[in-house]
Amino acid sequence: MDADSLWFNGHALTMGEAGVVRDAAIAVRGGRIAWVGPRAAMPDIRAAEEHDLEGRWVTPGLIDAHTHLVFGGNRAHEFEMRLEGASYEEIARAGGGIVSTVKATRAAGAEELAASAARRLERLLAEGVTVVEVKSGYGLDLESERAMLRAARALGERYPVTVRTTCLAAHAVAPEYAGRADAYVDLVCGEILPALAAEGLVDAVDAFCERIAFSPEQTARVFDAAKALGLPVKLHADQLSDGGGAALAARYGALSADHLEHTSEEGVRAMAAAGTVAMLLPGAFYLLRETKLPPVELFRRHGVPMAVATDCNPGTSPAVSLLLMLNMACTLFRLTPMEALAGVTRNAARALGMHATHGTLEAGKAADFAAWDVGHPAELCYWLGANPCARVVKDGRAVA
Ligand code: DI6
Ligand code: FE
Repeated sequence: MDADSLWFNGHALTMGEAGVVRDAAIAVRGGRIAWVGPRAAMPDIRAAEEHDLEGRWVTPGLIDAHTHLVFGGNRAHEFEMRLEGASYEEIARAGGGIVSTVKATRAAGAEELAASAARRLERLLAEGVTVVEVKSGYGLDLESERAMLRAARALGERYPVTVRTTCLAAHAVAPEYAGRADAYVDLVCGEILPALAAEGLVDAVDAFCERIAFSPEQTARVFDAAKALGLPVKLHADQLSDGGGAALAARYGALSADHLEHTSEEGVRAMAAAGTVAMLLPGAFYLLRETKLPPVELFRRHGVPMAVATDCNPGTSPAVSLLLMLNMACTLFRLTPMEALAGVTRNAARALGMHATHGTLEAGKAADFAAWDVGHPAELCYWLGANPCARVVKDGRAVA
């Protein structure tokens, strides 16, 4: 077989059925994995280039499947207020929170938005991230939501990363609609979503279902609008209270339900039946100093796939390290290192509806992988503040 490149002398953590392949070889052709397996069993492959992995571990490229990477300003002052005793909900009700970032995002020019998001993205890419989901939701009017999604898509043109965009216009009630949440939901369903979908800027639709944001009824209206446009949905669910968000997401066949600290067993069962991924966000749990843990044991028992992401956002998770989230998923949520690693590869791909093409090292999938200077894969979850990423391959091309 002819190949564009051959990567050899590494140990592959495939995250697929092959599990761990020691002394592996990976052949790449046309941006995809043409063959992967033990080097000793490799068929006759003539590759244009050969790369020695020098005994490193190789994983699928990491996938950060829940971020709000594009935003203006930051909220360090609210972090200080919380340390002095104010709660996230109190700050939001007093006009801070998401709405304060909306003001900063609208005020930022396109260039400034792109530049600050690019700096954050570069930190993720340095850690072997090859796919990132980016949400809107700090614009809250058509023009500003469009600017956010365009900024996100532009990152994918400029950097070696696949960007998936999610419209989160139902993140908070726009300041112009204060006290008129239903009228704002009308705007989202009747104008913002259809226009942005028609422009091809939307891969999925998300909403924030919470006491301080949208009710289950309002969320259902947003989901109905998404379904009418043929777009898949996901949901910020049960983060601060049990509002039945997980079950609601499952009812709409959501790709993922995210946060889930307060989700009940009934919600978990509904997710299992619908195949909805549980997206765990330990950065937000940590920064808000939450104590209620997501029901990890129930996800295991009912076979709900768990993903892990940064939730990179200025309010509750100013996280630009997916490796740190792996550590927190293990330490705070008690995931095993292998569960956490599945959470940023195979299950993260599922949470984006990309599992047919991404998330494992298997023939036919995208040739996205990272090589790591570690003696064992658990080290990827173990070090705090270290970055053992040595090489990154994106769509078959060596990019780091
Ligand atoms: N993700 C979100 O979208 C909200 N919380 C979370 O974890 C709010 C983000 C923000 O405060 O800006
Ligand atoms: Fe979020």
